[in-house]
Amino acid sequence: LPPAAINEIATAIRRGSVQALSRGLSWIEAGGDRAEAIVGALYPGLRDSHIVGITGAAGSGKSTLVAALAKEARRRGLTVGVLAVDPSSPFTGGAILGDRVRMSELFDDPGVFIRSLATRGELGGLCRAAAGSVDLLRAAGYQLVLVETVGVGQDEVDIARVAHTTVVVSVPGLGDDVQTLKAGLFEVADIHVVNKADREGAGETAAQIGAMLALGLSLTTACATMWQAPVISTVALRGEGVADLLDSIMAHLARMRARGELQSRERRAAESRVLKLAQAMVADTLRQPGASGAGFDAELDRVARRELSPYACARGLLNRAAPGKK
Ligand SMILES: Nc1nc2c(ncn2[C@@H]2O[C@H](COP(=O)(O)OP(=O)(O)OP(=O)(O)O)[C@@H](O)[C@H]2O)c(=O)[nH]1
Ligand SMILES: [Mg+2]
Repeated sequence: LPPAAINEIATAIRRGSVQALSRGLSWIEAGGDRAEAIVGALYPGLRDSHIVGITGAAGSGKSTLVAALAKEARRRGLTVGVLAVDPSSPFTGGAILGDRVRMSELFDDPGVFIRSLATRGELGGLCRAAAGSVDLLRAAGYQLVLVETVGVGQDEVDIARVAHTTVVVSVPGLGDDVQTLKAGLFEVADIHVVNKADREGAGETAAQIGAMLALGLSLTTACATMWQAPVISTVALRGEGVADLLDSIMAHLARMRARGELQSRERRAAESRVLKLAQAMVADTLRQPGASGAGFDAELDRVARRELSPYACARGLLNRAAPGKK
């Protein structure tokens, strides 16, 4: 695609064209040159959207909560972009935000944009696509961007890093959830939610999370001004506790702004994103035939035959690699 066409789409996205935004997001999903070009064109003009990650075990009610949060945010006059990151099912797979009936109100609202995101399983592709999609929603000017991810694995923790505020959703009756929390999500939670609080054991679950938080605090040199992750009970299905949750989300943003932490989060997100992209680019460059003298395959054969150490091979490939595209 010629640069003029990229610029045209970029301009339309900035002006709020939903059609252009959808097209750009498809490019991001597919990856490759167009994804790189559209992010490149839009990046300097990104708005100061508040990026909120909603993560937690499958079926914990994340989508229902996202829908309820979006409605509450609209009531407060904020425009909302929603990104449902789904590693398994494609757009039509029913993954999008629970049942459509509950969501229909949002689908009809021009102040809300909803998109489900899946990728073709390339390594780190989901993170790349999630970050790029968030860029596009920011360029389009949505004030609140909600990113739903299933909280399993490093990919999800990395996606959570894109967010300014991360909400971790648990449900009564721990078990699996505790495992999820132990698997690294607990540390990334700025706000804990115990959803399905209409079910038995919600109070206990909230207390357990509170105890884990207290333990964490006692192990660090907690200072009075430190953000302490609140534990909020919700019944997403009925919208209960959702206003409290949005209050906490806003309070977290205000706190980070006041303490200059927004910049440090963006800086941290930039680091992990750039390193991931660089890794992928290096791997691509090394695999290019001719880029490294004898060629990637021949070099690997030598390693397999134990004529060359893996270290020497990697260094040799890197040293001889073409500089790649500018
Ligand atoms: N009882 C009860 N059920 C709820 C509540 N919130 C959501 N649910 C139900 O829980 C089920 C899963 O809700 P989703 O919002 O799709 O959950 P999810 O976490 O997005 O699920 P995945 O995206 O598949 O991981 C649905 O049947 C919801 O109706 C709640 O507060 N109470
Ligand atoms: Mg969901």
